[in-house]
Amino acid sequence: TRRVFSGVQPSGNLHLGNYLGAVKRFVEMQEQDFETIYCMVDLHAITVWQEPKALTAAIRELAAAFMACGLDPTKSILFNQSQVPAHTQLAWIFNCVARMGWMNRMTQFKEKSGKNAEASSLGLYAYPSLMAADILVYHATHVPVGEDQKQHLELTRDIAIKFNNDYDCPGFFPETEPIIEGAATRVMSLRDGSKKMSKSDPSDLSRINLIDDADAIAKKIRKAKTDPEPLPTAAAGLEGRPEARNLVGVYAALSGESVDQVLGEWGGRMFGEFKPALADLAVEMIAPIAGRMRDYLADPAEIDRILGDGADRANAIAQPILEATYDHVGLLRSR
Ligand code: AQP
Repeated sequence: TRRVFSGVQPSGNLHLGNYLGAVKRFVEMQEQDFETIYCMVDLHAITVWQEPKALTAAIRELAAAFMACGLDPTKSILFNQSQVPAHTQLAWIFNCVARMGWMNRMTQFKEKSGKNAEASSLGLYAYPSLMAADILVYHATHVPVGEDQKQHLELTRDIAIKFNNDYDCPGFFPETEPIIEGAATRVMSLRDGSKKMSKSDPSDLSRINLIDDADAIAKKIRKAKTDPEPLPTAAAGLEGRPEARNLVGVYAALSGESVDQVLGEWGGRMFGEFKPALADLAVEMIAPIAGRMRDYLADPAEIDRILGDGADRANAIAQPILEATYDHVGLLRSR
């Protein structure tokens, strides 16, 4: 089978970067010839403090957002990580396979821990090992993610290779392929073309949230930082113009065109014309998601039922792979 796994943290509102870099791609893969497993990675979220009631709400909101974006629990397995214990059980084994030196090279830890790595949780440091377990506990072959997760996926492959080698079980864990495709694999802040669009940016104007209404979306695009030059006629002309590159990439991803097609139409014209067209397109594509999210959230018991059912189905795949892993390691199982 060609099996897809990916996860998103329930750590706040989803934004346009999460949508174009990840969730929209999840939906596309759901409609192709893949078995698709999508996870709300709550155990990753608590690597930084989350207020418990807010975390519970965020898990349900993320489930609602997934479904509002088009993920269908009858076609994909949708569940939250903490309901499938095999993730953390395999993560421990991977903690014993991965090397400190590999972890020390992870740029996301450096960015998220900032100047004070000593005060970060041990979980934040070990995050990539749990992520490798999330993927490999399903023997997933393909992982759709944004560009920022590339290094973690390389580490996942290194862990798989080392495990297969250390325990003499060639091919047991697959060498997972990252799927980082499309015109918007790294959506940048609307206020600063050198920074990734992110849930934790203090400026709400820096991102379009999936719960924003039409007015908010249009306003944020109107206020987005740009330069005074007209749009170039070919992609090479976006070199050195990060804000222009970002908005053209977002337009292409939303319209389903290539960057060159967008520039074929818009090259030579000014942002004063381009921005209203981009705003209309973003409103058309994004604004309806919020309404559908509210409909799902009106019935939290149904969300909980869907996640419980997803966890049962995920567990049925993960448990035998975990048991085979224990056998390779030599752990005695008498029950
Ligand atoms: N700006 C982005 N452009 C494209 N893809 C993105 N992703 C995140 N930001 C962008 C992709 O979204 C998926 C889920 O991300 P996550 O929830 O696991 O956490 P994150 O990458 O830490 O997201 P944020 O918004 O950047 O959160 P903070 O502010 O907490 O750091 C992943 O596939 C990711 O690549």
